[in-house]
Amino acid sequence: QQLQALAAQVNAAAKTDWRAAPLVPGATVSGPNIAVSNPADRRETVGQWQAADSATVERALANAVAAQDAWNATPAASRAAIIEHAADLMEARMPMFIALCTKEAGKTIPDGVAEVREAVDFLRYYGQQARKLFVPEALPGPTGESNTLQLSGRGVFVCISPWNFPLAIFAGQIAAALAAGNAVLAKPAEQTNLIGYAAVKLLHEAGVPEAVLQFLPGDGATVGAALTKDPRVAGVAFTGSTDTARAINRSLAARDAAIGVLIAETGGQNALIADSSSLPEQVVKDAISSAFTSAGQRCSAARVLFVQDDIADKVTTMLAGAMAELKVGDPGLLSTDVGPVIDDDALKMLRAHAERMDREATPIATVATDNEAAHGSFFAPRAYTLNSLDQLHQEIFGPVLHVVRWKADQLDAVIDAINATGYGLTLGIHSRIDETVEKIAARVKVGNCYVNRNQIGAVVGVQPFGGQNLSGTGPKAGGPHYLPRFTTEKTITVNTTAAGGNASLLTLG
Ligand code: UN1
Repeated sequence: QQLQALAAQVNAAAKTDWRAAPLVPGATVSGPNIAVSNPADRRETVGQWQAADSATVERALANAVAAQDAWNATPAASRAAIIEHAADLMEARMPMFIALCTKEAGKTIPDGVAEVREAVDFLRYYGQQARKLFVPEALPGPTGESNTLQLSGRGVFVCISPWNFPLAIFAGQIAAALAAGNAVLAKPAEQTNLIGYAAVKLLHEAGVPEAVLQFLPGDGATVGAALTKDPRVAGVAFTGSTDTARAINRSLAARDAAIGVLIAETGGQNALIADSSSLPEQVVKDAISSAFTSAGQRCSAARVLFVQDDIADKVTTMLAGAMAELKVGDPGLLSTDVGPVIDDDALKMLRAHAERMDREATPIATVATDNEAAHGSFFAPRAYTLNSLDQLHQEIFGPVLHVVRWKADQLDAVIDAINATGYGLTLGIHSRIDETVEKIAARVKVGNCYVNRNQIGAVVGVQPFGGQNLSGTGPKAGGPHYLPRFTTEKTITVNTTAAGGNASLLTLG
């Protein structure tokens, strides 16, 4: 009932005609208005945005450099209070943000709730952490001197975020960078500018100075590449494809001046391993939720179900039965399980993959729907049995689950195959044998391992999220080591003997 009431508020908010444009003090924005269409019905325009041109990007960078020192000198507790105030405002405006997620990103209402929740959690988490992190720490040393370790912001940060978590990851990166004392240039994904704009406006309203947080919608070359190669940028927080992370890394490394820091969260080829001791009903329930929630557009999503052959027939039969119950359609309806995919490029990629799978693999099920022929970017969830993981050459970012069967003596080979993908984000394990769980968890190189449950929906502060190797640089978002990465350390050593004179007054703490 509560969800019904929320859905009514969301659908009322969804009638807004949204706008977005660069938020850069002193810049004149003159670009054309670009229409945003609803992924669930391309005939519907939900808003307009304007891109930042090179002059606007340059102006933003100059503003950020000028604003950096004062923001860094603002007490961490004051920065935290502003960010926590933004969390309160966002929570109070949940229906509007969910409506944006539904209309611009095609998210279902439950996904929209989770998205806003996660964004609010990130704001509060980094705010709270900043209150503790910037307290100067006295370090032990010889008598006659005092040693103090002090953290501060690194400098101007660029935050480049993905369309699949257009509010949570966008706000999370920005909150961490701001809390740490860095001025931020925020570049949203090109598919989700309206959401990014609303989030930045809200942070300004909460008290973040306009030159400290600037909004730069636009293309990767004009905004992203121009910024990451500029030595005035101290660091980049990026979530997106592994290839783009590589390009950013090269660009940061190639600069003549200061080496920039990269915090990247990238792709996955996430597996779920089920052995013959697992409960087939549970395996199917968790596989469906992990593979098809958010139309499979999570980097945490399960892509490959490795199921032991003793239970494989039962699992695939039940999987087909459960998939028949899924409803693909309008994300604004509470009855919808799977909304549209983000855009027609995603649709094209998924259709090409399905065509290849129809030829090279054994179809288990395709969810029946009329929507694939309708006016939105709809792609019905599908499942296939593969002969081996080698048939999957790349991450498939959408609602496709691949099933691979294994025999009792092949568990090590399964683990080796997963590690050989080079990705290491999430892993699901379904087994009721402790030794098996321990062995798999110890050997598979991933960031987030989930046992006998689904493998999506990492909660801020509870399951810090992020992977290894091709899946990212770490540290994990929503974990205790993330915020320190946005900071730089300074030690101050003071001679406290009489010879040190008044300098001893410098000792902190
Ligand atoms: C992503 O898909 O980019 O575990 C991150 C989850 C989210 C994080 C996913 N909290 O589903």
